[in-house]
Amino acid sequence: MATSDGRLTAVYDEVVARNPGEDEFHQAVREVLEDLGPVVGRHAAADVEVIRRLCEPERQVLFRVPWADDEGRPQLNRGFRVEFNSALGPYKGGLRFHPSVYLGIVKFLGFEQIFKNSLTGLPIGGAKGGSDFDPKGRSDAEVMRFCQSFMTELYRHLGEHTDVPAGDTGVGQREIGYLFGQYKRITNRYEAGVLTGKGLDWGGSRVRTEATGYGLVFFVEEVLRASSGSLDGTKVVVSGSGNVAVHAIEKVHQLGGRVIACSDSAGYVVDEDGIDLDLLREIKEQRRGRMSDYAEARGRSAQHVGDGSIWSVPCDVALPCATQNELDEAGAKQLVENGCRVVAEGANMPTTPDAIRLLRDAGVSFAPGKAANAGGVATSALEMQQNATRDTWTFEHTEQRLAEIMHSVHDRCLETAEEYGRPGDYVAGANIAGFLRVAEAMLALGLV
Ligand code: NDP
Ligand code: 2IT
Repeated sequence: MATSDGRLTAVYDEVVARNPGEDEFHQAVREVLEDLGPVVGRHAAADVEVIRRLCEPERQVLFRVPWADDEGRPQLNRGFRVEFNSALGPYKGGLRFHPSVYLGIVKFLGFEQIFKNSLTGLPIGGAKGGSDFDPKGRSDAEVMRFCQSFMTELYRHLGEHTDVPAGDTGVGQREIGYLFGQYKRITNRYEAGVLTGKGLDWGGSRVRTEATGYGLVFFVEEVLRASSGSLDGTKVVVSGSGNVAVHAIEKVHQLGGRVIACSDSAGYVVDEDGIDLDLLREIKEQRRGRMSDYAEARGRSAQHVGDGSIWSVPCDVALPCATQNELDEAGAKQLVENGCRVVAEGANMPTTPDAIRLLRDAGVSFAPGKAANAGGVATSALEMQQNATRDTWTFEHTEQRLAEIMHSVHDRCLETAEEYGRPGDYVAGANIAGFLRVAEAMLALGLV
């Protein structure tokens, strides 16, 4: 591990030994600990015992999820909820439904969530959950039965003051609806604040659907502004074509940039005229179709590439918005060679450590997910505020609050990086600032 502080290396070694085979979790812990060297010994809250405790989840729930498919055949999945840290507020973080989900993925996401939520300045702890259930190709009725079975176990661990899940990969408003319905039925309570990402008629907040992608682009605007630039006229590449990607594309277009490529797990599309958002939405959100369907429907201006890397498409700004470790060293090298100036993570941990190093060394501004994609969970906290006061805010007001939060997350990263001798380093700034707020609270709350 790249730190001269042997005590941090010992904490990392212990994490690896106690959590064997959980590579993504090790990676996420390592990325944070490597930046804490300058803080240990300089700040009272940066106590090595606090750091050690921070790496151990407060509670981990693993459960069986049995359900019946449309043919009446029994199916079996595994459910997870890792309640990582509640020093700043109720556990908060999304649920992911994807066949790749196992404990190591849930722990990496939950660990990152602690620092992200801390950076927002809002009263939310860190958690993550999900299942290895694959919603692809499943009917609405199957998804509903799965969600009902999942919630039949999970409900006992949740509550508006205890643990508040939301969506993530594979979990959108449809799934949140089925989960909320089952929670309401079991508890006989209309406890709107127990889940976020709800529909507007049943306790949801305006802008929550758009928030992660919009917030990401607000963050990029701040990064460009710091070097007197703007998004106007820039060429942007966005990986993925789900919730985060679609709303990032929308905001880039609103601010005068042009997104010329996006992707799914089966390939990417280059569309030099700019991605047609209405068409993309119709295919992805209404038909649950593929990027190849988009290229076919779009005609001559769009080209679908089934094998190859989206990072080979020349651009000024790259926004990885699909999944973890999707931008590796080779991809980063291509981006640098093609003159890319900014990489900002919409997904969680999409850039490998080698790729981050390469980008930093080449002078590319790099914004880590725990800062750049914090707009989603921040707007979830705004949804909780509205639920608590039984109020609903306008789109304009909520978007304004989101923009202010992203602005302050950006400034907090830069100021902290400067203070600890790493000027311009958003990664160090995010890790240190996120860490200090939660560590101070942990110290104040005693050995619990
Ligand atoms: P969605 O399920 O809406 O979309 C995921 C997108 O990523 C799809 O286009 C999917 O393609 C693609 N994808 C998934 N896995 C892979 C893979 N292995 N290789 C290539 N493409 C892949 O999820 P979200 O947009 O909500 O989430 C995307 C990322 O953003 C995740 O890392 C998530 O943790 C993060 N995030 C989400 C937030 C939110 O509010 N939703 C908040 C902050 C971060 P395909 O359809 O082919 O699977
Ligand atoms: O990774 C994330 O920040 C999310 N999936 C959103 C979590 C939330 O509780 O809104």
